[in-house]
Amino acid sequence: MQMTFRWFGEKNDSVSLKQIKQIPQVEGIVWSLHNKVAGEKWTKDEIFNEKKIIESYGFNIDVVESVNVHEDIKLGLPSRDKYIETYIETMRILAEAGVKVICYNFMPVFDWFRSDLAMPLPDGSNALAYNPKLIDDKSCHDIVKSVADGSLGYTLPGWEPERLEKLTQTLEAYQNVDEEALWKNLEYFLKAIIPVAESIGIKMAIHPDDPPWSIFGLPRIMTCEKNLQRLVNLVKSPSNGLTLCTGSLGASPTNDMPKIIENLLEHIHFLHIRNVKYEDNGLFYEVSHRTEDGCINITEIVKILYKNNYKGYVRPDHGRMIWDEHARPGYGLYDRALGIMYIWGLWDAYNNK
Ligand code: DNO
Repeated sequence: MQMTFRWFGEKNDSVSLKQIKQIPQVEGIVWSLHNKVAGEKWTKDEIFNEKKIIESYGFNIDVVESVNVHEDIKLGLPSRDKYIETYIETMRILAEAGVKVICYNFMPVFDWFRSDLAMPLPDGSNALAYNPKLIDDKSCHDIVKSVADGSLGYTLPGWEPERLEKLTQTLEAYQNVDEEALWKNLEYFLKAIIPVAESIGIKMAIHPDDPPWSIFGLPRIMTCEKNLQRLVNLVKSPSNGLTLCTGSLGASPTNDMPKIIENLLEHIHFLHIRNVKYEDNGLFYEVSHRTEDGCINITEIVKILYKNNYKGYVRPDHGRMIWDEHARPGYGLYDRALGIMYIWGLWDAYNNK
């Protein structure tokens, strides 16, 4: 496996490349142009500038997370062709810069969603959490507004505050898009981009929905093994693959993560490893990467990677906020660095048997 670390760029991240360099055996930085809104073209200058910064620390830029998909593509509107064209232009420049994997998602309106960005844990740390009661009681307008008005200090992922103004309109547009319609729109997108991806050596890797169920009545389809299998069958190509996120899918007790990973491994180009703890009432929160601390068998997952000599990209995912760190929720330095050492610890133990 090739270990990577997500970084939000010099302007948007409290963690530095210098610090990341000191975590053992990290080869690549998972990056993006975070100032770009979905549908906007990434220019050659911007891409090569970021490449220069990252490579100057000896990291590769093989994985981009993400190039976001414009809402019109997910809605299947006539304007989608224009946005698909732009998407392809960006893919081409990324390939030219040496990028190998592009992570993206197909979640309507929202990316990952939580009710709490800093739920206190008994040990004094805090973590992202999802409490269905809090979410059901509020409208998504209220939640988005509290993020957008700056009281939390961060925007929702993939969310530009300006979109709040159009939220009602966007939600209305989805009234005509059920799960099957969303599948059709995804298929249309993939049929346009995958042949290009294949010809330029890019692997597309769709991220599962987080949480893996419908929120605010919006359709969500990247939710379970059956649907991930359906995705890879939509367009059969080594360039049509998955970002497997253990914590996103794993928030649902019905998803058996080691089994899903074992069954789909050949399609997994990029793996996000993290642990979550869920309760009977649908509440879940994020914990350390250690198997015993959560509901996901990380030990077994790394064993599967080791046994199959997995060559894809791996990154630790959301960590708790520990040791009084102030950072982007889920993306501090310390707990993710501990996560990497846990993953390497398991790998090395299997390696030495
Ligand atoms: C959460 C992330 C997601 C992911 C996007 C990919 O921390 O894994 O926000 O980057 O869904 O498009």
